Amino acid sequence: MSYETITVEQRPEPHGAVTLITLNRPQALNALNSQVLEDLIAAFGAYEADPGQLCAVLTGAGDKAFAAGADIKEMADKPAADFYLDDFFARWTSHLVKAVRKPWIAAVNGFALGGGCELAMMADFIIASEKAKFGQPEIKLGVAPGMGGSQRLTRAVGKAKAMEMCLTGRMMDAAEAERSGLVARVVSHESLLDEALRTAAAIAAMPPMAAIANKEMVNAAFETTLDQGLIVERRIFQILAASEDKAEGMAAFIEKREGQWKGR
Ligand code: CO8
Repeated sequence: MSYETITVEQRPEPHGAVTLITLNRPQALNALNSQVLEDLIAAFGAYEADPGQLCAVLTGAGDKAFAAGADIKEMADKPAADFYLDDFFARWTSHLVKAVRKPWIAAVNGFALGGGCELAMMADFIIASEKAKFGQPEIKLGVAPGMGGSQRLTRAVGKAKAMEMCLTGRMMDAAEAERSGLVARVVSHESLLDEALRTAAAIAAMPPMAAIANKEMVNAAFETTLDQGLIVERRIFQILAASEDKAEGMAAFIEKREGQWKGR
């Protein structure tokens, strides 16, 4: 399938079972317009539905930006009623977070601002280039985050930094983002894609049902209370204990060989 605003590749070995999705509007710093949303919904839907694909990486084309935000030129004259009726902002979370149970990583190669920072935070984790910059500058446009920035950034870096970033629009560089817990790891700009694909391939080599289960558990910590999260963890663990991959994984360990996964 071909797309207007993104490219999608299924990676060959040694990055087998990994889907690479690239935001491809470098002339607009990969700003997120309605077509990008439609393309990403289709691409993530295809990734989720393909049993041969087990981890995905999302990055931005060009040397400068992951995504410099929602497309200001598209939104400038849009009536408030259209924002409400399209539910543009909610569809990102419903299709890229809620509907995607398999893991995916954001490889942030430059500016991740406004909706771009929010999109990166929808990933299971972020690997950043040393040139990455994160920010929620919407206040400078007379608005505020609309795709989860005020909520996910605050959970990731705490109230003080999130509040300062939202109120001043200041950007956080990659080193500060790593110190603050926003990104899992910072790597050199040149090695970003390779590191992200290598990490994705390592995840894709894990027992697939256990990968989904681990993701679900960690997300429960974001979305529920500790008591509820602990119940989710125990129940999922108990389900995994009955899986064929659990029997295979433990037998493989004892027999000192690699496990052969069935994904169930
Ligand atoms: N939307 C549309 N086009 C953009 C965007 C964007 N978010 N960001 C950059 N571009 C375009 C520029 O207009 C420019 O196009 P052109 O060459 O045709 O003039 C091209 O990309 C290159 O950008 P710059 O020339 O500005 O590049 P610089 O290196 O000088 O600056 C910056 C890079 C600092 C990243 C700068 O482009 C910038 O500040 N961009 C906007 C960042 C921003 O404010 N993001 C938040 C957007 S709002 C949002 O995400 C939440 C929804 C808010 C609703 C708003 C309703 C009105």
